[in-house]
Amino acid sequence: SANLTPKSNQIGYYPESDKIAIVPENEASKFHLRDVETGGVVYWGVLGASEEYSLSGETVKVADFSDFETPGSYSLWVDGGSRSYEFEIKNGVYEELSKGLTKALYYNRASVPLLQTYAGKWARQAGHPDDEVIIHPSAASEGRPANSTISSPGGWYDAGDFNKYVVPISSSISHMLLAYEQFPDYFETQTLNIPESSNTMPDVLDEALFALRWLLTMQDPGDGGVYHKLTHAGFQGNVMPHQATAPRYVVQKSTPATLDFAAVMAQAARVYEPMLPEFADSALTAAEDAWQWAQEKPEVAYKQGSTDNPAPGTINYEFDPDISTGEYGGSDFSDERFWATSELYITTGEDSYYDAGGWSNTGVSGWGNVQALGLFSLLQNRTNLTAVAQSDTAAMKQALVSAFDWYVGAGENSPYRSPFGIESWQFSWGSNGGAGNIGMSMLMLYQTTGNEKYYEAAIDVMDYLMGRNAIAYSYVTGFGEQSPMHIHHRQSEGDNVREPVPGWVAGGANPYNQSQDCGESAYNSDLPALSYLDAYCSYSTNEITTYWNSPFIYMTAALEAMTSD
Ligand code: G3I
Ligand code: 9MR
Repeated sequence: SANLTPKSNQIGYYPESDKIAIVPENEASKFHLRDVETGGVVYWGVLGASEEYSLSGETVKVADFSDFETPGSYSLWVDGGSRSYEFEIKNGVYEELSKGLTKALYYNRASVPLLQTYAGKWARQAGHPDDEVIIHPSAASEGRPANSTISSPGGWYDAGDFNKYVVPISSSISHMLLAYEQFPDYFETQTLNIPESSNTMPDVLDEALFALRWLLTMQDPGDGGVYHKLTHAGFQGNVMPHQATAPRYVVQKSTPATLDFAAVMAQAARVYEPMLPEFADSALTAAEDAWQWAQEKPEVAYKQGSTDNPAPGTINYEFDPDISTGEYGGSDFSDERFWATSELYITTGEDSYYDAGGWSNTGVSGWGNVQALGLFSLLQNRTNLTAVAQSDTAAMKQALVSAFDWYVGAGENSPYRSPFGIESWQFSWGSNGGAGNIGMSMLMLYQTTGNEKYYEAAIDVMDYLMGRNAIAYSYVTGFGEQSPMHIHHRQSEGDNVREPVPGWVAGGANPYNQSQDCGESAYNSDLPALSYLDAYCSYSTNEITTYWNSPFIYMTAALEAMTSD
């Protein structure tokens, strides 16, 4: 059922941004803020009118204290004694969160031990050396026959599982590189306490580089194609990484993996060029080779099936062993193609890449829809483009405006006053990642139009994530008074530490998979906004992934960098 606590952002608010909390099921007409230390009342306000929110079955009222700007620690009270979780009003409100969201990726590093100096109580042994990865029969090539082995160490585990997938990690890395491209100064001083912190490169680039170096090994040097994933044949049990010792495979090369790889490698080439010119050169060559492969093979999907249950469209499924881990499939690769051509074009300045791309309507991005990532990069680099794309920048901006103005307008009129959580279709697997991807677009629009409504819409997305939601959870482990304790993350479950690894964004409310994971009766509700369960079994609402963190890495850095002290 819905949580009756007044729902505030549990981290806090910037002094000069909008400040909204949502008060459910209450007869009161007024609210007040109390200073946590003194207990004194510092602000009185009038609640808005009752509004029905069908996605949680609640009747809610808005508490708006935007005009209260005094820094401090507070909680919000309504008559009858119920209070919100504590929050702060201050500049730098997302500074620690921003670090935590990136540091989380460090804890998912494969093939290296996490030392106590960096990992504290979450120190652990190295898992998955990945120095003898088997070429799955689906991946065999002339130079690399089936069952021969390659070395492919490092990178991040995708999520709560131990597998490493090219498609989603490309987006994760890209979000971080975009944040750095836009706000390099912000990252000059951000330090994460990772093994590379003492070098001269910003930590966010060190962390991304750990994944990029792995990603380079996923390319077949024989032809430039990129393996779709590196994986155990099936999901492993609830053990620590070093205990999951089943064989590892790289599987079939695919068009989406190869195009996403080309895109992020081309982006990396320009971002790392000043610091690591040799790496930048290899990244660009790798991107160009990948693009060539995809030109020749534009429609190779990865369709996972098994001998007993072949994937639709596969004939004679005969590969051994069957692979049953994350699919990251799809069949329309025009968005991956556009992203790859955009990044190659920006980095090389060659018009032929731009001409090979082309975008249509843009939606909310995610692992399976990367079109907006191409637009983000083109707009970010708009002053350096050649004439052919320069003349399209107004249309690029307009594509984002037409896709995202609906979220702004409908969000302002929705009971929770947020561009996320307006309609039931926004709630599916990884819904919080969807919220973050909306927020990224809002901040790109704010930067390219200067219209503050986009900035405030991004703040509303952050508020949703950090507790202004029907279940009153801060969805980030270790941040906020009520946050997930039992994420579907094998290390966090298997490590004998009470607290989960910090800084992870849980998947979020999703009504569609209850019967498959914990069972419907384990959930409190099947209403979309309430379909979340803080239990290990709930992989469809409480798993974590690198690509649900990364939009918020982008957002928190952008907000911190743009919100003046
Ligand atoms: O977009 C549709 C929506 O229009 C529809 O209303 C809704 C209800 O059917 O479904 C939505 O699609 C869902 C999609 O996620 C949304 O992104 C699919 O049903 C759902 O099956 C799909 O789930 C994916 C899940 O793997 C299962 O394949 C998630 O996107 C994806 O993030 C997740 O990824 C897993 C990896 O496979 C393995 N590693 C962990 C990772 C996170 O759980
Ligand atoms: O742990 C797996 C998780 O990472 C995936 O996102 C999820 C969906 O593909 O599957 C989980 O593994 C479950 C498997 O699908 C079915 N048996 C139970 C596994 C969870 O412990």
